Amino acid sequence: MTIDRSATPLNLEMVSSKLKTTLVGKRFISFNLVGSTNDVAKRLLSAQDVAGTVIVAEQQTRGRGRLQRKWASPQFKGLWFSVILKPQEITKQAGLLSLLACTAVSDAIADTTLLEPEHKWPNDILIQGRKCCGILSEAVFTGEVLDSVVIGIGLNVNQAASDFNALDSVKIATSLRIELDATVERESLLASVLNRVEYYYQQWLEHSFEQILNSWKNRCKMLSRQVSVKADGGTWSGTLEDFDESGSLCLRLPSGELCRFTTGSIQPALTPQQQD
Ligand code: BT5
Repeated sequence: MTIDRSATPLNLEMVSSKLKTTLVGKRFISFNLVGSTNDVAKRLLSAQDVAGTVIVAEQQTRGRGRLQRKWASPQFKGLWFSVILKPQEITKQAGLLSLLACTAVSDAIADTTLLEPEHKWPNDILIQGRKCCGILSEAVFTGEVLDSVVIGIGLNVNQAASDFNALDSVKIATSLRIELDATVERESLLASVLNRVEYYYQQWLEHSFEQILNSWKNRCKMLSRQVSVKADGGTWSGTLEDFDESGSLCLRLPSGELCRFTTGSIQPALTPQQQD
């Protein structure tokens, strides 16, 4: 008998049994149906001892991306979850947590499936050029002091191609199942992501972000390529030279000037033939 994993609820006991963490995943709050796991996480922030809590949902009705874009989160098909962290040192830049989470998710995908994920700045994971994961990190400040960060992760696991039909991004989205032509057990995958989030988080707090940034860059195929960057209502074209220690994109313009972008979106630049 084969198991239809695309219709099976997540077994959180199994996830917990696979965790090697002391912080991340010490508590799970799970929902069958919820608006957005990030919204639930933000409502919990003032409670005692919430760092490390993971909010997970089988389905979201108001899953969010950046700039209030929608994130499709159909029942049982993916991993839709948020991790609460309370970085003690306010000098640590919260934006880097998106890159940290990207690295953790990609490692987990590569280990669990042998697929080769690719990073697209600032918060996407692609496989064969199509988006299989998006990350929404939200920092919460008390005055000027960073109080908490909610890392929301949406990972497409067991959708069939037809599940993306209603999506505006049907041509640019994929799932692990589509890429592998086989369903994937979500429990091992979630545990693997959470183990790595904690590993990289500790590495960052105790050492530096350098190694994590290098791992992130290793999976960024657009590095050194001609790209166009959309940010602040404008579009710039040039060579994607680097990502600096705060995760900003460094674009070398044809004039020789180096521009840094803290947020935005990038696309490979069109070749002259494509522009015609
Ligand atoms: C993101 O935003 O990629 C961040 C998505 C974060 C979702 C997680 S799920 C758990 C937690 N709770 C939440 O409410 N959110 C987080 P952005 O870069 O803005 O990309 C959004 C765009 O991706 C949309 O405008 C669509 O074009 C596309 N999209 C929507 N759903 C998708 C999906 N399931 N797979 C691939 N692309 C999708």
